[in-house]
Amino acid sequence: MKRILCLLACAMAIVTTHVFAERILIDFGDQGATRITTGGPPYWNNVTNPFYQGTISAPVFYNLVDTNNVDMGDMIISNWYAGSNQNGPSTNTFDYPSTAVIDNLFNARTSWGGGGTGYIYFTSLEAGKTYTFTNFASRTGATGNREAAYQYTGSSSQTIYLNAVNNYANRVGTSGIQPDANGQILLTVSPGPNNDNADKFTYVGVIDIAVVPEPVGLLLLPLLALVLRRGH
Ligand SMILES: [Ca+2]
Ligand SMILES: [Ca+2]
Repeated sequence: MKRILCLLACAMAIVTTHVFAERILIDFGDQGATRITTGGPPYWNNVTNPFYQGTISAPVFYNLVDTNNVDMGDMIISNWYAGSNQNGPSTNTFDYPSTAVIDNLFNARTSWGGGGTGYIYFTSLEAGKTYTFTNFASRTGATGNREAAYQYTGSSSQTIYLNAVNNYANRVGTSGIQPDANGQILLTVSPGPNNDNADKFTYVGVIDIAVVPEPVGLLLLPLLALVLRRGH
């Protein structure tokens, strides 16, 4: 009996955190492959290339919404040197539209005018929430390795790696990260250690964020403990 109650308690805690999770979908890429956002959900944030090759533009500001079009904070892109493409796949095995996976923002090193590292700031985030980031990017028709290192830094830091070359089915994700004291999580995109491309191309195609109001799940635990005690 106790074992059953324990399993039930764990299941309820897990289900609770997921039921209340919000989702932010961001499509990085070309103006020519932008999904029409009216008619959601799911609503997407479309980030089209505001940068010019070889030019360090001023930071660009975006308002972020979740899939229900609710304001979820802001995003600032800076230090992005290269451009965008439509060299991804036209289909995918996830629940993303083709207009999201077919295009990317890409960065590159000095021969393209930049230092190879781009910064994306997620700001005005809620301190009590936990953010889990999943990255997808694909550069079809290419050879070699164009691995990117995506480092997310809030109150803690995690780095995930993805080779975009001819990628159709791979995504990489972090575990939960809380914002820092300023309500911010910084994504640093740089070439991964396995990137053997001469220009050190890196890509950001889709970022899929799960936002979990962690205290909701935790608040249930005392109640579940009480249930367990009464089960003795
Ligand atoms: Ca797109
Ligand atoms: Ca995209």
